[in-house]
Amino acid sequence: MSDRTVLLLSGPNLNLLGEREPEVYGSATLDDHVVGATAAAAARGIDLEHIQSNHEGELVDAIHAARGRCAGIVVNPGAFTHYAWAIHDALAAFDGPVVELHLSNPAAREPWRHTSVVAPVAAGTIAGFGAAGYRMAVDAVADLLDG
Ligand code: CA2
Repeated sequence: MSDRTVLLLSGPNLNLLGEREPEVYGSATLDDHVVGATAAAAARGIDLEHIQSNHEGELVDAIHAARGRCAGIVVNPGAFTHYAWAIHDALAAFDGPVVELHLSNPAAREPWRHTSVVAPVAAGTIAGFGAAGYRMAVDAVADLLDG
């Protein structure tokens, strides 16, 4: 297992960032966020791998593949945050720290976004800070790995 490899996971529709709803999610693309997160990770001596999928099972498979290989996970599960118990269970079977990340602040939005099934298996959640959240989430997982 690499003790300095972290998986950044992006859930459904995040591939559309920058194309629609800039008032909610900003104008940066997902690639822009990954570039920022990769730089923040490199500054902490971490190799960041990124996977985006619109399919719950593919995200579950990526979490399984990270077991024994990655030291930590940063995950923005998109709308799966609010109901995808298979992602909850997969993350519960991952040994390293998990940081939940959101561009917006779901707690300040519609009631159906107030529940996260990922939060109970995450070390913590960073939400509402837009692009800066990617750097914050990488720093959070690095702090956890560095003890
Ligand atoms: O704030 C976040 O990061 C979210 O995880 C984003 C999800 C949303 O369902 C969560 O409640 C909070 C949605 C991502 C969809 O992104 C789009 C981007 C452009 C156009 C349409 C959707």
